[in-house]
This record gives sequence, C-alpha cells and structure tokens, in this order.
Amino acid sequence: MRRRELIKKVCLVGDSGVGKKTIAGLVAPFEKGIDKYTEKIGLAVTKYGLEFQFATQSIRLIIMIWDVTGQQEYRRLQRSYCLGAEGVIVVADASLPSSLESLRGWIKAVRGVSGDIPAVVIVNRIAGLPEAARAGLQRSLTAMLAPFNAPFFLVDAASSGVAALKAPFYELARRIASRAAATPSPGEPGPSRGQ
Ligand SMILES: Nc1nc2c(ncn2[C@@H]2O[C@H](COP(=O)(O)OP(=O)(O)OP(=O)(O)O)[C@@H](O)[C@H]2O)c(=O)[nH]1
Ligand SMILES: [Mg+2]
Repeated sequence: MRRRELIKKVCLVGDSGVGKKTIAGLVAPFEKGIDKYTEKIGLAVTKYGLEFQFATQSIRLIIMIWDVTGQQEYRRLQRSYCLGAEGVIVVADASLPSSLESLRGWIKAVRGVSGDIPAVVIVNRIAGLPEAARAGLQRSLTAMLAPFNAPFFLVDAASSGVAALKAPFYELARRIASRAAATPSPGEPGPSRGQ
C-alpha cells in the first residue's frame, strides 16, 4: 500500500454576506492571528486534514481553505486568489436570489483560472424556507449545477449541526483525493510504475 501526503488549495467563494466565514469557522475554527488578517485583506486560510484509502494507496490530504471575500471592493483580486486551487466551494444564501444566480458565474470564474477542478455548492440559510420552496430550490439547483458536475448541500449555519456543515467539505476532499489517486503529482512515480 502506497502512502502519500498531499496538500491542496481550495477556494471558498460566493457573494458577500452569504455565510462563508461563518461556515468555515464552524467547520474548522480559525486561528486568532489569521482571522484578524481576514478583516484587513479579505482572506483567511484554514487547514483541514483528512485520510482516504483507495485500492492501492492511502492518501493523507490536507486542504488549505482560502476564504475569498465576496465583497465588491475585492472583485479584481478574487480570481488571482484562486490561482492554483484544486477545488472550489461556492456558497449562496437561500434567502438572497441574486446569490443563487451568481453560483454558475463563481464556478466559471474559478475554473477559468484553475482549470476543470472539482466544485461543490453550499446553499446556506434554509431554515426560513417553507417545505414547498425547499423542494423547488432543490429542483432548480439540480438542473443548474448538472452541467458543472457540482453536488449541492442545503444547510443553515445557525441551526445545522457541525456534521451537516462538514459534509460538503468532506465531499470536495473526497473528489480531490480520488482525482489525485488517479494522477500522480510531478516527480512522483505513477500508479503503474509502483513504488
Ligand atoms: N441567521 C443566520 N445568519 C447567518 C447565517 N450564516 C451567516 N449568517 C450571518 O450573516 C453575516 C455574514 O456572514 P459571513 O460569514 O461574514 O459572510 P461571508 O460570506 O464571509 O461574507 P463576505 O466576507 O463579505 O464575502 C454574519 O453576520 C453571520 O453571522 C445563517 O445561516 N443564519
Ligand atoms: Mg467572509
């Protein structure tokens, strides 16, 4: 069994105020010093380690989550923040239709600089949605995101448990790890060549 340790950059994007910082904070609390940094330049990085087992290898994956603010004043920097990302999490707010309409644009913008990387979508603040509206939202997200091969997760930062908030991060990490399992990094021996 081959063991590998990989560090991958993940971008956390979405319109301003949709809950990116809140969700990232609940999933993996920021370190104090880094969080202060956020307020100044609109970026925080959270480290998150996971272990994946595949048929012929085990991968210890560390994802570095770059929380890229959605604020308009940073619009010009947002693409460059995502350079070199190997996964993207896009967040929207179920009570803000414009943030849902922005989802595709965010995926396209990040893939435009980082290539065809795995994407997952989080729709936050679903607590206030009546059952019928929730079903409608699920239908429209399914249709909207199918061309991007991006699964979506409905959550509520204020009332969902941490496990539900972690699910999209775990799913993205799983996709990144399985991609890495199939493609060796430069300098590493390929799976067919063994150790
Ligand atoms: N009631 C409620 N409030 C929420 C929820 N998620 C986030 N908030 C609040 O919404 C506000 C904005 O959340 P942030 O996490 O800062 O949003 P952001 O996406 O990081 O915003 P930018 O950095 O501007 O792009 C904060 O005051 C949060 O406390 C939620 O699920 N329910
Ligand atoms: Mg933020």
